[in-house]
Amino acid sequence: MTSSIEIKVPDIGGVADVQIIELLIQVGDTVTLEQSLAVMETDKASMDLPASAAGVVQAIHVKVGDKVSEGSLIATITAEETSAASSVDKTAVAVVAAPAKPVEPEIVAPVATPQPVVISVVTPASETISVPDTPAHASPAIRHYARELGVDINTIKLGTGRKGRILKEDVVAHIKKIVTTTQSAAPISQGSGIPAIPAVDFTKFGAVETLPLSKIKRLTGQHLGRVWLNLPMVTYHDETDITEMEAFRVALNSEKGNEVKLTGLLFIMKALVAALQKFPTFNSSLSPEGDSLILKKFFNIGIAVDTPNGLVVPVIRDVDKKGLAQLAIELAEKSAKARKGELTPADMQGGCMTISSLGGIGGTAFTPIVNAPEVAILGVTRAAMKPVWNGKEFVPRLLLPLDLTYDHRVIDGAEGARFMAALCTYLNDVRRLLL
Ligand code: CAO
Repeated sequence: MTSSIEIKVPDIGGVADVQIIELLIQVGDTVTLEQSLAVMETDKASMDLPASAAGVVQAIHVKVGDKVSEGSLIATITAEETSAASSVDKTAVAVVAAPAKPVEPEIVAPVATPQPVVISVVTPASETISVPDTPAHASPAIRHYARELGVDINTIKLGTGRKGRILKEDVVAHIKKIVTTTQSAAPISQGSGIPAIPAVDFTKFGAVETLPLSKIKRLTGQHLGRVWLNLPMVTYHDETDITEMEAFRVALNSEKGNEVKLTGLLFIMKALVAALQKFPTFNSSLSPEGDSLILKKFFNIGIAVDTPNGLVVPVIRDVDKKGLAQLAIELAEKSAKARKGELTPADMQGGCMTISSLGGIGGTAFTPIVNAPEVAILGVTRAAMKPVWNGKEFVPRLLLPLDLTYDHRVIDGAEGARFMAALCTYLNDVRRLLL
């Protein structure tokens, strides 16, 4: 026979409005005797609600964040009755101060007078049921310890304590494992001491599907992670009037016999090189020791290309020595190769500065991440017609938004702003590229 049992908060020493900080059960879970059902926390202590009965959870009446007091209904479980238990009056079963086998509370210090925390039900002491994938079995002290270290205790499936209980050593071993795995997969900066983001079991919330990341995505992710941790970056935004440049581009594209389509990106590449020539610190890399600048006397521009497998950055070499048509051919070749996954390492090496253009997609601004060891990157988003005041009236002009992210160890704010101003001037009046 089965019986429905209401599990209520027992006498917790007169403390009211205790917050539920963790729910360790779900409807349908089979709970074993002494298994923690929830963790409650006051400003002084964390308290476990260990099950004093075994059974299947039928309903949960609280959620994380709820405040509960003595007598608050926590859950309803269906328990198998034995003859001994069947004789117990059902209403008495629901709230009984002293269970047959009281479960001692486990309190996280500091607390003045530990109050016994028991689940207010009496059911027969059941056999230990082996339940796959049950929530972590750990004391509040250990939960507290894990939380402080940023570890989701539920990611430690089994502890080395009695009945798989998670001990302090298990938490430490778990962290060691994460650190070792992370370091071998992505050797970011030694000893950065950054705690891992706790793993979440998303299946608790609904159906999921796991897709392995492409090799490019994994490598790009590691590179970006290293850059993010090593470079203090600043992004500076501006926009430039490209109305004349666009008219010139459209005219060039409509000329007869012009086989190659010219996009605005080619003009931006040329203007960027002119700005790099004017501001040599942008065409540099920091020495590995970080105490000197390596200035480059060549002008190779990396172009971020979106591919089905992720982001790649082929490098167009000697942009200063090539015309727009030649650059258009090379960019088309490299981006086609990129999208087919045929770029060689040599195609992606030797860049001085990278352009990440999202203009074909849209956007008004973003903060690109420097492609280190380069010291700056230029982001481009969609040009748009806007009313611009010319001193007498508003006139429609085509404005191109630009984003410049730079390594602040190498470039200071004023220099960044001057570089951007020069770049804007070149794009605003492309005749200046001839000077
Ligand atoms: N404003 C308005 N329109 C723009 C524009 C801008 N800033 N930039 C491009 N366009 C237009 C082009 O003129 C073209 O228009 P038409 O189809 O009418 O001729 C259209 O958008 C598509 O351009 P495109 O993307 O094919 O060509 P592109 O030379 O501008 O860019 C490439 C080439 C390889 C950079 C681009 O295809 C690409 O892959 N971009 C994504 C880069 C990326 O993912 N960066 C993110 C990195 S950070 O995670």
